[in-house]
Amino acid sequence: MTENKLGITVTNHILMQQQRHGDATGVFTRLLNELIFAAKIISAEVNRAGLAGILGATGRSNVQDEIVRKLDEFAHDLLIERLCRSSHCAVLGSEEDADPIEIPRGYNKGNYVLLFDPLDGSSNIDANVSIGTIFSILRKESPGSDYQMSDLLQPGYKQVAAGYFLYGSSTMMVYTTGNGVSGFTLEPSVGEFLLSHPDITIPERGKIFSANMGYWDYWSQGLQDYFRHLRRTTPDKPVYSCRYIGSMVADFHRTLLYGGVFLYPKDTKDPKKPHGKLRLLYECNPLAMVAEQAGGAASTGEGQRILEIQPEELHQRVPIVIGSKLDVQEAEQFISGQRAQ
Ligand code: AHM
Ligand code: MG
Repeated sequence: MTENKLGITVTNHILMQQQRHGDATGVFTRLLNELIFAAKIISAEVNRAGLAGILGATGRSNVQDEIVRKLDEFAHDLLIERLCRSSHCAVLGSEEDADPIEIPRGYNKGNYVLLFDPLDGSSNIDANVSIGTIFSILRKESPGSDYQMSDLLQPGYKQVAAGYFLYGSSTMMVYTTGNGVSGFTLEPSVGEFLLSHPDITIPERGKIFSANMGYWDYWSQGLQDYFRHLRRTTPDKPVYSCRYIGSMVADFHRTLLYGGVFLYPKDTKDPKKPHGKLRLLYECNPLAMVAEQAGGAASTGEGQRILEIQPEELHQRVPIVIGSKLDVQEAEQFISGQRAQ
């Protein structure tokens, strides 16, 4: 008899994963459940976003006379409120906040460090394009109950779990605890994430690339050569298609399922951002862990594995090439100048 995987909720799945660790206390499971609950609320708000104007909720106040916040602020505040109250975290970090978020006095502290991008791709909200919440979970390493900056600035290979919630045509959760990647789809009628994508594996090579081609003139010769290569049929590969949503979480999700490569490389467009736009701790590390756990790769394009970068600051930006293993390798060869057109 084949196992009916459609009946497995994300909570069942997390508990099954935890049973593999004899020393598990259940705290990690409760932390993930807290995140999942927050994501369900964010998902409901995202779905209502288009109705806001009709229902009178986009002015300065809604029908209950509460101040209405932008969706990304809403997601940020909600995650902080729930995670601070959970008593499982030592400190939080959000892409929307310049500083570490301390657990307020009066709340219990825990041993996990949670970093998140509350609503990635939020500039797409008004166009009803997929957006998402990205998370990275680390263990607090310093002794004592107070956190140190070093607890937040840990290299990505130390993540104990990472993943994202994608608010798209349906709401999905994709996560890894270092033992493969699983995907769940929210069944709105029962409010549960059900296992829909067990053991996600990224194809070794794809035929889609994803990058903001508008920045062409600001890219290196090696990078331009790489894209010229992708735009031609060669004996070992077809011409690649270009897909760019502009929400990393959505572009990554497609890359994970279909294969190919997503790039946000260095460019010379903005001297204040010499390393590209994407944040190591909030976007690149968690998605790099998912990519590697699915059999893919993630690097800076210059020979460094994303997960091995020692972070120096909370909002550090890094160039990223992420996706199918052979595609990432090929991009690196062109970017480093080992191959040219
Ligand atoms: P955000 O976290 O403020 O939404 O910004 C990050 C987003 C990514 O999701 C996406 O890949 C990138 O910005 C798009 O940037 P660009 O418009 O430069 O292509
Ligand atoms: Mg983002």
